[in-house]
Amino acid sequence: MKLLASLTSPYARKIRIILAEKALPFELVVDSPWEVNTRIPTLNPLGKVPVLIADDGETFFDSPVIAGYLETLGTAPALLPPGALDAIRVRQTEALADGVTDAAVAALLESRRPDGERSEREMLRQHEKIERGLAELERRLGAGPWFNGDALQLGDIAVGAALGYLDLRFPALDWRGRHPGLVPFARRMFERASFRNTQPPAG
Ligand SMILES: N[C@@H](CCC(=O)N[C@@H](CS)C(=O)NCC(=O)O)C(=O)O
Repeated sequence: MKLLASLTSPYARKIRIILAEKALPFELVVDSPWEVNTRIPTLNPLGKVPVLIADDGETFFDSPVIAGYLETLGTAPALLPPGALDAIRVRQTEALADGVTDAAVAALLESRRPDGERSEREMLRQHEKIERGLAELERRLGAGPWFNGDALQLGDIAVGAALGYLDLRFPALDWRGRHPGLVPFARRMFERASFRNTQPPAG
């Protein structure tokens, strides 16, 4: 398997964490869709990472789809429960976490627009999504060690990747102060080898 990814992409990191948790061998091909010579649009018409090329050459994109494909390989630990509705619930956690990431990416891109083109209103709108998303994640986690079920699942990994991305791009956001209920969870996730070994480079 080959994974095409940039080292800072939180969606790609989610997939790299899954691959590490399952100890699945793969080749990491670093490719940024923002570079002029990128191969990504030839593999994913949407021009986004991550892209996974399976051993038989089939290509998958969009991180929830890649995560679903990796589950079909049947390698332990299973990160989705067997029941269809339970699996949807884990997917809901993933979607909420990915939505926080989407808003953070949008806010970052807006903040990087040239003076005069940047919209403070749009940045605020995205930050409100982040805030509401984190509040809902905190509410859903409650006192539990995991978001769904009694072991690590895909939703937990997505939340960890989202929080890691906030630390990377918005270190002044103080999500820990605003959502202390997520702190012990994040600490435990960030201590896992799969998270430590996929830390994005600073900058
Ligand atoms: N929903 C997609 C989002 C992927 C995404 O937006 N990736 C960013 C990198 S963090 C990207 O490739 N952006 C390039 C672009 O938007 O042109 C997923 O979960 O894989």
